[in-house]
Amino acid sequence: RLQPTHPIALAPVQAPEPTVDGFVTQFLRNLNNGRGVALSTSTANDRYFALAATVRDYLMARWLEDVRRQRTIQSKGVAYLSAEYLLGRQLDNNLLATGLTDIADEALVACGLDLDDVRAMEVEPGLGNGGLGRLAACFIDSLATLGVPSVGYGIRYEYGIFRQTFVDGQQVEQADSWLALGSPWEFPHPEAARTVSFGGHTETYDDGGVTRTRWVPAWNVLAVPYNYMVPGYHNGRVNTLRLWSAQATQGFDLRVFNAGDYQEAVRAQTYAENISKVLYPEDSTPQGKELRLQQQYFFVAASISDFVNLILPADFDLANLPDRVIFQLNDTHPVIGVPELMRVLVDEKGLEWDAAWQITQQCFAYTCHTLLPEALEVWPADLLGRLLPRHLEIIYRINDEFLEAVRERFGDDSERIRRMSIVSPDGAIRMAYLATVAGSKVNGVAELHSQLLREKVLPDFDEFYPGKFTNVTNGVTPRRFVKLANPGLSRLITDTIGAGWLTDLDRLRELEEYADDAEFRSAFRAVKSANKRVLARTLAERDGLTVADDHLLDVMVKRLHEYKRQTLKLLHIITEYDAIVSGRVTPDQVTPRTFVFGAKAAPGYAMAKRIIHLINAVGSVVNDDPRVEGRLKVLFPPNYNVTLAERIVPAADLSEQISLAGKEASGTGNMKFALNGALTIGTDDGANVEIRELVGDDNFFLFGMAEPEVADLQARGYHPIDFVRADENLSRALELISSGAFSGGDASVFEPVVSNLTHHDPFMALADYTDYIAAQKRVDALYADQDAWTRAAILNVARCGFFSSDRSMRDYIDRIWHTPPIL
Ligand code: OX2
Repeated sequence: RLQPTHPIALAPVQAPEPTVDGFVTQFLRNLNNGRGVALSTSTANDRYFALAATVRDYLMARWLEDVRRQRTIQSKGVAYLSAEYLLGRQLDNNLLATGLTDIADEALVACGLDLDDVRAMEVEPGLGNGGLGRLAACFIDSLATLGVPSVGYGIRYEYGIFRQTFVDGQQVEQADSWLALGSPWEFPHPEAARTVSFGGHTETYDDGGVTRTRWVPAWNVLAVPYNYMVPGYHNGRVNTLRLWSAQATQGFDLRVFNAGDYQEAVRAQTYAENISKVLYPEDSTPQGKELRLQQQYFFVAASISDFVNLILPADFDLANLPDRVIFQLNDTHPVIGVPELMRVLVDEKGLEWDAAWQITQQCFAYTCHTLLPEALEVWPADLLGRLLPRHLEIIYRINDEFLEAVRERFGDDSERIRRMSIVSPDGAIRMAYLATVAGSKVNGVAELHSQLLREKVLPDFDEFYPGKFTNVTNGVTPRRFVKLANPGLSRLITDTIGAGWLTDLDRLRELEEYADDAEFRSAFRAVKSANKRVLARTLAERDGLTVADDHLLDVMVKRLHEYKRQTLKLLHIITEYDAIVSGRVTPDQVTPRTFVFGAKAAPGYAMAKRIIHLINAVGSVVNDDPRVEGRLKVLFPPNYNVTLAERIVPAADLSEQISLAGKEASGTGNMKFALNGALTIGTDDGANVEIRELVGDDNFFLFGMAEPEVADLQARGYHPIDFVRADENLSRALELISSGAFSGGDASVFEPVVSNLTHHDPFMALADYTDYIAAQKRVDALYADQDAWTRAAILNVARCGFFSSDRSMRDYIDRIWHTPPIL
């Protein structure tokens, strides 16, 4: 083999000079050579691409070096398997990570350009639905910042989460063609494609006297990896996110094409490409669709093959696999990876079953993100067997051996066996059980959630596997959600306690002593007001909405789901409105409030869509009623996404976290708001519990039933109508909806929402209404005392350092992964 001799070829890759001159030179080079245009003829998109390429050039040397080191050092790393990554925009984040923001700013000005105009060109990759996907994005940011070797594996959906529009107040979904103008952050590697198989049958054969099984698949697709840089913050580290795109193994059939059947000629191609075509727009609900199972197996099989066959050295002894990798299962979506690794080890690599099972059990860990029993994925055995016949056999054998072990321990307790079987009585495969049996650890995402998971969802497993269950409370990256989203607050913090807090968020504690400092308070308030003005500008430009600057900004942004109880928020708004228009209070007696909603409903979730319609309907009536004198405003900008969150969160005064206790596994929006100095009004649910414990009861508006009370009421029998009768304000608010006050007099439009609430109310919004309204009165009272409010807001910031995703990652490393950083 030829050896390089040229000194440049021998030297490490060089980054451009980190100066304005260096940046300008590289930017123009990228514009000219990368885009084939001159500055004077370039479009905004050209400039965005050239700028992105320039930032990439600064990261490249570090990335190549990190990839090289991770391969040579061969220490244990994390392979994070997630069907979703809700990344948000990349440009600012990558500028921040490299410390190039100011240089880029100046460089663009020197080129006669404005960074903001260029920034605006970026379309965020919406490759996730909500909390679960955003959590994955925060985690890979923190892993890079901690210097832990890791790869994020996922799917490069051609269309991400749908773009939401409103037509007459109703949600209309549009395709999210985020790739239409290309994506400057990705590196396709078709030469490293993996073949992923489906269908067919299994057969046994004689392998030198040993009977073995092999899978004879019916069809294949290619999984083409696209690599993305994941830079750590100011530490010179760059990890990799590898997203798979599906392609046909053979392009198209030229013979058929020449014979004139054009559709048939591309049939295989279309079929294959459908696998990574679009993200399932569901959140917390399983989608039992064949294509979804194809997506799951597609990315997991490609990822395992990538790690085992390409990343590991050719002579690697697979018995040592647990020393090299932990595959973290982000919910049940990647759990088909368990039988896949077994298949690879046994059928492809020739290991004995028992040895392979030993390895597999150490190589996986499972995070559960829900408690809703209906949200735990199950796959009908016939579907699984048709698509992945060998995997179904492997699952059956895992189950047989597992149930044998249960019998050994508990005797022939058929009730228990039935409860614990991975295969349900109606023959479906319970993926959460499979993950629990196979995983070295199982974790929930907040203390309460982990406790309920152990006690209510998987109690038999907790008993059978002492020590397997653990908790890791979620977190959010302070780089994106404090530093980038809230530059004013970040500056104030640094001016007050010095630098360094962004990677050591517990240091925010040092702000506590300033909560009573008048000067600091007023600076803190000034930041909040400035953030509200930024939001006002954003909403004016984006949606033509106006935000009053002297209002309490009361925000509820999250997926639309009945368990999250947007209807409860709406009932509060209607009650405030009713009080004014019925003359019981004058407008100047209510706290001026702007209510901001952001929420997408799954396209097939009819009730959620009706609730969206109702929010918009209430908004237009309240906003236009002169009797309100502008004291109440309801804003519902469409298409809530990460980019908009970065504007809304820092501007908020009040954060609505009002799910029925026991239903929200954690929530992560709650953390973002508290860290940005909003006060929470919330139930004792998910991570709200930990937020309240940390910030203190005086700085949190708690209301509603706790989980045991919910269980109790459920057991006694819940009759929502009793609560309507007991609270006149509630019955009036419901009556107002029923009367057609928000639907031009047509009582039928929202009848399904009202009748669902009064007759079923599965998430007990009406039971918590009275206490919610009382808590809102406490909000009004505290807000009337701006000094007291600001003090509480400061203490929220000071005491929420715990919710950095850096801390979450350290917890995963200590309790589950045992993957030390490499220095
Ligand atoms: C979400 C949970 O609903 C939310 O409570 C949690 O904060 C988030 O995951 C991150 O852990 N799909 N999305 C979720 O769970 C599932 C299932």
